[in-house]
Amino acid sequence: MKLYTYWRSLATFRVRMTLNLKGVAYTPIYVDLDAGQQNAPQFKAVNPQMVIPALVEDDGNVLYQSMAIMEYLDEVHPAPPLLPTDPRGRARVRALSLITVADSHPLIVPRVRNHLGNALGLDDAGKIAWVRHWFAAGLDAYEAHLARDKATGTYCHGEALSMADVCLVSHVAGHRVFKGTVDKHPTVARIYERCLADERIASAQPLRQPGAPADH
Ligand SMILES: N[C@@H](CCC(=O)N[C@@H](CS)C(=O)NCC(=O)O)C(=O)O
Repeated sequence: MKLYTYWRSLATFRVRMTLNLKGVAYTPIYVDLDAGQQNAPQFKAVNPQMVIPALVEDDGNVLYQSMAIMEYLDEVHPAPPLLPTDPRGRARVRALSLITVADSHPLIVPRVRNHLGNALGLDDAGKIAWVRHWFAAGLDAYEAHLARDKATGTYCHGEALSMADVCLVSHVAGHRVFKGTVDKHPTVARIYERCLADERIASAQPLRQPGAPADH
């Protein structure tokens, strides 16, 4: 498999973690988002939406959208499972995942930040404040749900790492890239640290990818 990836991409981080957890090898193909390579015709031919990740299977099938990719990998490589077996548990894990995938991350991606600057005149400080606001709102939502629900365990859902943890880890990592802390989110912080103790998660982190700044 070939994974179109970039060190800072949180959506791709989710897929890197999933591939590692499933033990699936892949060849990275780097798309420099800061240089706008996602908009180049070569990549547009792979994913017409011009966003990463894109995961290309050996027969040329192109998978896109991180949550669809995670669920696909979970179906094709069932061990270890990333979703519980019971319908309520599956709904909860998907709901926690969507706090990042649907409600937070889409607001902070480069094309949104560029639009805030180009069309609405927001300066860099304003854009950073925007990003921090939406990361914090997502963290508040995670903390409120996780802290009050007895289904929360060592991980977001009980004692097994799930897709919700993958999404939570990507959220916190992005928040940290923008110099945020999780001091006010103790349940999130505990689960994040637990996940990072797993080298399959840790090695997929943005700052451990080629191209990441050494001094971040
Ligand atoms: N909902 C998509 C988000 C994809 C996305 O926006 N990816 C970002 C990087 S994390 C990207 O490629 N952005 C390019 C741009 O905004 O121009 C997913 O989860 O895969």
